[in-house]
Amino acid sequence: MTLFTRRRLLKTAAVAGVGGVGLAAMARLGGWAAAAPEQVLLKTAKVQATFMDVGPTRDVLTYGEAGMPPVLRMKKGEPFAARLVNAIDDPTTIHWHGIRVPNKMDGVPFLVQPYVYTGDHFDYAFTPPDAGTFWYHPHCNTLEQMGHGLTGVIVVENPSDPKFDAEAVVNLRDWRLGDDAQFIQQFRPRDAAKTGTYGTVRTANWVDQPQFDAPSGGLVRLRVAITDVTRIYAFRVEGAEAAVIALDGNPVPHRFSPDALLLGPGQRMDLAIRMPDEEGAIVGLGDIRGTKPKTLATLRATGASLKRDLRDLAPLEANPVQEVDLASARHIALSLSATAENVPSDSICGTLGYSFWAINKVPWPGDTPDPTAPLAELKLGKSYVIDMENLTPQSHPMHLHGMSFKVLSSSTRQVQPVISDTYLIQPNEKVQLGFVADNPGDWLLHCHIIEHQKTGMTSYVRVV
Ligand SMILES: [Cu+2]
Repeated sequence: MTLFTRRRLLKTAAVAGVGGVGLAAMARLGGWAAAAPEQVLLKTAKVQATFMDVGPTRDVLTYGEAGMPPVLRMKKGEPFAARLVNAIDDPTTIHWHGIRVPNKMDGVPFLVQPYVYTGDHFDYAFTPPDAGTFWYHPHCNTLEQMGHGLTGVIVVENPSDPKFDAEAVVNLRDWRLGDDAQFIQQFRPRDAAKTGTYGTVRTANWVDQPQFDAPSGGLVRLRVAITDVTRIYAFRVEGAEAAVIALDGNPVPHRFSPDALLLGPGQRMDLAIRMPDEEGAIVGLGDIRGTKPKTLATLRATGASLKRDLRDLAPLEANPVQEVDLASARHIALSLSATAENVPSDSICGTLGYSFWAINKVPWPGDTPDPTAPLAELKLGKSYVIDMENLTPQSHPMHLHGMSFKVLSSSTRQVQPVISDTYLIQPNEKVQLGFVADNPGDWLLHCHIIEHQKTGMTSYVRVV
């Protein structure tokens, strides 16, 4: 049955492939690439990598020749271009998580672009309007492709950022491997219906506990991205003074110490860490969630102390996100719930064959050419508030594509008015997220626990 579906849909490959090239050509004619930035090549590959002592893991996916997908560096307000070349035996796309790109560049198959089939390519070109820490991943057969490695970090630099003495980028993710270091089934239905299926081997930058050197007494910018498909983290820094300076790419209004800060899949934090004065001192970034606390990465102080002070660090420049007008904002009710309804899905883009979750009681049927109607149709330039309610006993990192929202209020806690693209909603929480619908197109809104996304917790809004 699955095979039949796959083969039938693959017949459309030729047509869709031509569409992809056509779109790229149109992009060039349309002048998006007028400034002609050098195109970054992102070629998917199946490689081996070593995560366990017993030996290398086969069937690992990456962009490039080997190792972790590259950290992509872009500049705020400057054109970026990348060619995705698909060299794996599975259709794929790239989504630029958190970057406010034109809809055609958003990487969601069927909704905004055709699949990129084996041997085909797609040219992405956009100008990131915001500085900060972002990431990229496929939006097709997502659980399998992300689970096997296709998750990379993006740094959008801002020349006016305060000066740090060192910077490190940490890509946090797990791998679901058996005792022989080979991949085991990516999910279990009974877990997908709860918190999601956890990996068995935890890594940062594809290794266990990487260590970075940084000047003693210096200020370090630690950019951390959770690119895992399931795991929620509770962060703590040991051995140094640390402050969260940005969340999900945007500066926080008030800096705070990351004391058990909960962040979910898809989220990022930028930490400013003041290294200890003594050479050789170790600073640890840890996850204290659950029963087994884990040191994720460490920093080692080197050289004579620079004697810097965290309080001297200038604020990060705010990103140019439009201010929501609460007086005129229309409210959109959004409830997250479990469902027993089993919607048969016909999709090659990674349907898991189950429906466990729903948005406003509608389980998403999969990334099919005929998706359900948009959750809401929004008028370009108008303000909206999503009144989101979590009726489930699990937490959900809810991600909106294409636009950034401001966290306005929560029924269960004090919240800072942070600008973000992903909100980790807690059980029984109601939250208000305000935004200006300033980016035309169809924009997904989904849980970033990929099993939840793929078993119903997905919808989209249309901005016209
Ligand atoms: Cu979820």
